[in-house]
Amino acid sequence: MAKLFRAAIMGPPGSGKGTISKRIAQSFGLQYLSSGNYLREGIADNTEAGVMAKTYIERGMLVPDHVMTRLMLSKLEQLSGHSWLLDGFPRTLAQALALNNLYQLDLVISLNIPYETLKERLIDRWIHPSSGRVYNMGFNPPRVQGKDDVTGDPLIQHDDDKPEALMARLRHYKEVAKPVIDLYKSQGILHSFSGTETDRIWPYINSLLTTKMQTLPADTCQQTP
Ligand code: G5P
Ligand code: MG
Repeated sequence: MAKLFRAAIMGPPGSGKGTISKRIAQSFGLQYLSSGNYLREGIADNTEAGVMAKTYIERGMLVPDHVMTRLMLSKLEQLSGHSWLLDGFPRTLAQALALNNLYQLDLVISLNIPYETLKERLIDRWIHPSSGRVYNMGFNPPRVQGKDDVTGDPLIQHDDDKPEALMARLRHYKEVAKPVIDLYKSQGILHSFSGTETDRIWPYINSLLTTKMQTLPADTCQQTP
């Protein structure tokens, strides 16, 4: 059987995980799973887990490990036989160990972006709630201010991008991520990228993945031009 490719992307809030994951998914044909998107779907659908998660997200806190692990491992179970990329999971050592018990990751990307840059980006971020489309008033603004490009619906700000919750998210990230980063470093699969612009970091990630995937059997993942 062809070997599958399993990767994760880590980084503080606003570091560009979502933006880069979409490029990776498009270019390399990986299935893309975002823990934040699944939580927001649950909130929008008013599911039991969504209602519970909202109380944490609004305060800029992490959702408890057992909830995240159950959610993400069940999504991964549905993807057996596919190569995938995780965005936003694992976030804590407990989550990383739970994942490690079931899957060996091939590659972990860690984004190091200065805090000032993160603050500027997130305070400027607006979303279209029903589709999850994300805009940034500087980097990728909507065609009409305050309106979704496709539907024309009004855009909103995530509660966790509002200044108070944002500062709490940034502070917590570093301490929680450190043991996870150390674990992946010790496994020899961690690749860190630093910078203030996604467009400048992307070519390095693209070339790393191209190299890594060339070592896999041809039918595992397809790169599109
Ligand atoms: P999320 O949704 O995983 P965060 O906090 O990790 O949220 P976020 O906010 O989704 O991270 P990102 O994905 O790293 O950020 O970044 P992005 O969305 O691609 O880019 C951020 C903004 O900057 C966008 O507007 C983008 O257009 C813009 N941008 C990108 N590149 C550039 C650039 O080069 N220049 C400029 N100017 N702009 C750029 O999680 C949300 C919450 O859910 C819970 C937590 O409460 C979390 O806070 N949660 C979990 N809790 C526990 N465990 C887990 N595993 C959890 N996962 C989620
Ligand atoms: Mg994201």
